[in-house]
Amino acid sequence: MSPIPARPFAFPLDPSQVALIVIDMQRDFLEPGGFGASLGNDVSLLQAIVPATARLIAGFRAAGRPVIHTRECHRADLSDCPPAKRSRGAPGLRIGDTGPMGRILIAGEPGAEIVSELAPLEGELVIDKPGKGAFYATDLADHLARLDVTQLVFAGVTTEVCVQTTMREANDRGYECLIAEDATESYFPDFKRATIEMITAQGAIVGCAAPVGAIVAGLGGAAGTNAPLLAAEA
Ligand code: C5J
Repeated sequence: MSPIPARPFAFPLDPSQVALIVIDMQRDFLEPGGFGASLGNDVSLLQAIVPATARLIAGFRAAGRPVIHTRECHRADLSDCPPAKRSRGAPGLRIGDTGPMGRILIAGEPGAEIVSELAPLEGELVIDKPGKGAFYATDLADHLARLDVTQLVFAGVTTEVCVQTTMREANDRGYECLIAEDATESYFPDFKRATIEMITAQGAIVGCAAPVGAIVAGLGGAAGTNAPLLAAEA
């Protein structure tokens, strides 16, 4: 166990007990023409964290620790997309509509894929999730139980929506949670700042926050297991 510099206190990172969850680093959120852009957002903010996220993933892979990827997407017939989710607001394109990267947020479409720089390796777990939280309507909890991990590091987008929701779900399930603060981003920089403050406030009420460099250094030399993980569709 190697405590790493973190907020609000050093995080007791245990290289034999930790897994990484990378949330929704999909073309639909990071590239022009996708879901994020259809809501009027500047996607370049999210693209900026790709190099740091790649370093974090590389650190987990080098340490032989599990890397889990999630994708927010829906079935082609939209049977898992509540009308309230699809109809809310006035986006340029709604979930299921056809855009330049195929149908918005639909499993199997180009836009729903993870950006090529962060593509899952063969055998890494990929969780397709219809909600903002990765535990909702997926088998993530079962996979984590099988992996026998107690600590989860979170990265991905967006900080205040799917990352925060999933981190809160994990916290309620008893995991020690850590957010990689330079490997997560929001379309709204103030929301990212506020989310990390909320997470770490009150003695880390949801979890701690640390930079990628500290997390990767803390994993250094870990002789962890690299249990093969089957790609899973939720
Ligand atoms: C959003 C997400 N922001 N992955 N999804 O709708 O955070």
